[in-house]
Amino acid sequence: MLRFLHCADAHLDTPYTVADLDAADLKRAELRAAFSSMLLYIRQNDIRLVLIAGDLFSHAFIKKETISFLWREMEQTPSCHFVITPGNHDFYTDDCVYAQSSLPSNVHVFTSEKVRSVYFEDIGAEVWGFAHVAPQMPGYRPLAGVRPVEKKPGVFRIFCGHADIRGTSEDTPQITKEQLARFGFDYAALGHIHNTEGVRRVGKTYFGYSGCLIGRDFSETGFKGAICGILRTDENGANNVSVRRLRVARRHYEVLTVDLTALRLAQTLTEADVIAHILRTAEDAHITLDRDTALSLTLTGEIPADLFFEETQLLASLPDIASLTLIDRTVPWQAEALSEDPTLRGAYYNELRDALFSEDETLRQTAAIALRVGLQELKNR
Ligand SMILES: [Mn+2]
Repeated sequence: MLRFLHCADAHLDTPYTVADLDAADLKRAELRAAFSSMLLYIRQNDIRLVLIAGDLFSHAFIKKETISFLWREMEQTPSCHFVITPGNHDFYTDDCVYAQSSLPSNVHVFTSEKVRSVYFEDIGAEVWGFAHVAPQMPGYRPLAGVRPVEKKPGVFRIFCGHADIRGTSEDTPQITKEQLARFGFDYAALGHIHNTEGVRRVGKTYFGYSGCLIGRDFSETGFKGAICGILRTDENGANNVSVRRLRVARRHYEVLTVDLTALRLAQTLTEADVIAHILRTAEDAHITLDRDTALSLTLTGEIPADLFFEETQLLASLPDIASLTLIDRTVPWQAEALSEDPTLRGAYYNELRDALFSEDETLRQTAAIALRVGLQELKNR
């Protein structure tokens, strides 16, 4: 039995493009903390093999202290082998961080773009992998034309690599499910795709992307982390794998779009109705709203012209979440009646009317917001 952990795309020291430098520092600290949590889990759960399938960091941004932190964490976990297959952001060259570091003895970095294997006798596992040697390797197929050697009984055969199996990322080395099955891998640990679809199976091979360690922005939603697995050999000598997800960070990003049109039948639409509808939609979409959620909320649909949402106000009305980014794409409905309104409201509406029905979506949305803010103002007088 072998307990292993598979992770990828940690992207330590990501240069966050947030205007607030303290916020960027905080997010970088969160990344590092996630890595530390993972290592703590590894030490406490008898994990003997860690597969790091690339993009552990980016050469362009990694800090010296983060590099020493990495090797120190691994060195302090001596019962475990760490295997690293460099990706497009931490690609291997003669003067890269990996080549320049004195690696702890339990760390193995793949250095060639050719598929090679390393055998760990103490855990009965052979790990096959390759390295990115450039940020882009278009058309490269690391497993094509490589003849699999015969499998040794009682040895787990594992693949680790930063590669594209979906045929959607042209500059990334391509592998196929059929190649993995042909090689007889028991498990294939893949990296590069940040939003994982979980572990799947082809023939006797289990394969999957672990996804990134922690979400960094709204393009990386949901709970992120690593994959924990157990490899076993049954009484017939066949190997099998069981896996589960491991979450190592609190923060998670969520994106939710809520169409409010359905609410228009309500006689008087209040903010409470809108909040209830948002919560219902989140639940239907299986999105967790808790105090660690950074939520991007897009409101769409037609709503009364004088109903107006403000980010801070909405955040206060929602259950306790970490932050809210509101994108208001709603448009006023039944506003046309305002054109006949003899008061200032009508005059204001007619002023905005062309923009409200413009072909230009941005202009239309801006006008909708202007109408709503204006009507709100006039109501308060
Ligand atoms: Mn990548």
